[in-house]
Amino acid sequence: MSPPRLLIDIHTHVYLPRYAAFLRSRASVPRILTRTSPEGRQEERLLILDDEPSSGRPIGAQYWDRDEKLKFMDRHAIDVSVVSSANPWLDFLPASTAHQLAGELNDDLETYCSTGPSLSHITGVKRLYGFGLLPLVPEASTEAIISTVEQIAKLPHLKGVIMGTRGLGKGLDDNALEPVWAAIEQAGLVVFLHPHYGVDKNAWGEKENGHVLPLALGFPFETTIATTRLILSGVFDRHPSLRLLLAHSGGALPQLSSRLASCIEHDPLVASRLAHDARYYLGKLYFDAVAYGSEELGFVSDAIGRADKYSRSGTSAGASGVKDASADGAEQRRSGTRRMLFGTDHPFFPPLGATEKWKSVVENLEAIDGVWGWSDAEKDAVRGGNAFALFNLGS
Ligand code: 5CU
Repeated sequence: MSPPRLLIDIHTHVYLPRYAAFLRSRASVPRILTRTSPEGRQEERLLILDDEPSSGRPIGAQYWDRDEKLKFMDRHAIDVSVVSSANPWLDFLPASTAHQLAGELNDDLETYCSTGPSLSHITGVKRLYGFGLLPLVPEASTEAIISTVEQIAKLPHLKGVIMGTRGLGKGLDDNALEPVWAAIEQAGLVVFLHPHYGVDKNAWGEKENGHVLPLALGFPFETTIATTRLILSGVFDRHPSLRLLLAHSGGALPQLSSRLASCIEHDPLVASRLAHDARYYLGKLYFDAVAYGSEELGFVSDAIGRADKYSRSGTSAGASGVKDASADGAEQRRSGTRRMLFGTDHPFFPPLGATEKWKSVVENLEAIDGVWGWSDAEKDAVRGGNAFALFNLGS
């Protein structure tokens, strides 16, 4: 049976009230501060990035209030949202605080989803689901992290975990994370990999470019590096059922994947560690469709869709280790679309003026609609069918 036609937002954030209160109690970044605005009003400001101006940016109810999330969804005809805590999660906390807060916030998010509305036209499907949080910080014990994975797995409306790129402080290729990947794989949770730190700020030069370079380039480069390190560590060979969803369409990874494959091929140490050509692993990943352009989405689906050609298992691999292309270009593109999922990044990127719809959302929807070569069914899948299947929302 084909999945129902739904618009499902898998990249949408919240600072749950408990987390917002915690940020208000802090005197250093990340924090929420109250100040007197130039017009003399009391207003709250959010400071999460190390290098943002000390006045931060405006923050309001759209960051924590469920009714605001639902209003936003209604305004954009979004049926279902899979909501995740926004960065920087628990990264900055000592291990015991992170463990306790993770447990409390996971329970809060379950309540946020379970006590929310259901879809009126499909029995048993809620409008809100969530990604839980793990206490991934230096000094965290494996037991604490695994017990939190187990907690999330038991919460029926939490379908995965959102994760930054630092792991326990040494990145996601840290051997100490091995039992964590195993537990997540075993629990069937989806990992939503999301950036926060960007790359070395010296790369941005001295001109005042606001948030443009860290957000447009730093965030996706961070995801590119973290995912590449995961691939190089062999995590996907050891955990073939691990499901990882990449923010911002995987950053530059699709564009750089053949170069990555070539560099590995020329480095015997790394090449001997991996069971497959690097391009094969793209087909094991999921990508949000938060890329704002049709050409980029088409390119990503092509890069994902050819992954099977690069499997080294089976018999048809030639001397290069690459299988004969059995699928034509159209079939490749089709199979790539099965791993792409609509997202908005709400409440970030709000419109600058008063508009009914958010430009950032409209652009992402128009991008899906305009991809050359995607059929109507494939566009529907990216808009919601793939998320419905990945998160098993019909069960
Ligand atoms: O504007 C930003 O800083 C952000 C952020 O921090 N996290 C996110 O998901 N999108 C935009």
